[in-house]
Amino acid sequence: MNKDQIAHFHRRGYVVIPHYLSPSEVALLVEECDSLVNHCAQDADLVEDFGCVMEPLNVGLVDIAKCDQSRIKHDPVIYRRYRAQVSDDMVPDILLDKMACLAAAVLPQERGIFLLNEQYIVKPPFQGQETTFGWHQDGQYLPTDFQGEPTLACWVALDTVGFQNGSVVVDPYPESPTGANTGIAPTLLTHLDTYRHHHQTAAQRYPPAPPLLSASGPSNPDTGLDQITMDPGSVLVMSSLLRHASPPNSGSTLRRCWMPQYCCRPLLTPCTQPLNVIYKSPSHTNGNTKDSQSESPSRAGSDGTQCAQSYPSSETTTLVAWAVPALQL
Ligand SMILES: O=C(O)CCC(=O)C(=O)O
Repeated sequence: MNKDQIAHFHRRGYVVIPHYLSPSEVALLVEECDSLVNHCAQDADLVEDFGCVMEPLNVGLVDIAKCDQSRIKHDPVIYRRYRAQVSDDMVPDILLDKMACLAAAVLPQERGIFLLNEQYIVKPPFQGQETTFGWHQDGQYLPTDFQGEPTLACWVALDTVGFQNGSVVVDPYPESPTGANTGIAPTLLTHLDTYRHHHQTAAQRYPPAPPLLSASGPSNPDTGLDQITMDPGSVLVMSSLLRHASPPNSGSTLRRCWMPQYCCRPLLTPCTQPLNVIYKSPSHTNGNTKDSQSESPSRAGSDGTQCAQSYPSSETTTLVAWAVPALQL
């Protein structure tokens, strides 16, 4: 990412990186995506049952040994091993090396870059409103304790995408009336607190969300919305506070994308319903984590409600790692 692209990300909350992945990398991902679609379509409906979202390690293609089910969330070697079984052993390199470099270019750098989750989002053709994604900020799907946590979504086009086939429409951070978000030096934003303050202040300027997107386009063309058009291999990089949505796919072919998400430290959360009884405290009752995850489990993190054994921080708390280390900076 160059200086201008980094500055655009911080000012407007997103940036498009054209042709970031090579045609051969895109071909690997398309092949993998199609195999997931075929697998899931065997006995389920992609739109109704999956909400168009598939997580490669969560759709039953790979059998993860019980002893690895928690370790996979924070051990990159184990993650790579299982991830390679989904289709091709180059994919973990794209995910944990090449894509993670985009995150390293803009997220504050504390301890490295961590993978939060990854999803294929596929909209079948000729769809009505059911393949619309309403206005949202990705951060709202994190557990309450982490909603201010900087995370990054890298939305990779696997097809040529535009409004007609259901590409993303972004609502850029409103410009500050005093020009406060134009002149900020990106080097300052490498610190967690400064980054958080800057992005939160920018997102607080949003007026109420525009109406839901329909196939006919935004109701008011002067809204300043950016209807993203991209070629395969291009990446839309979005802050967790960027408001965005997507219209239905009214085209005649699949609209496929792949979206890994990253964060800049491992996110550990008290586990409300650990499957593993070893570390479960009898006195540990409830929190709000489950609630925020169960509203939309596939968006919240790969398997927020399936808290397997992790490592205990104390006698009374079970922790679950939310992220696997990608790049060490
Ligand atoms: O892929 C899409 O159409 C929208 C995806 C999206 O907004 C999201 O996953 O946050």
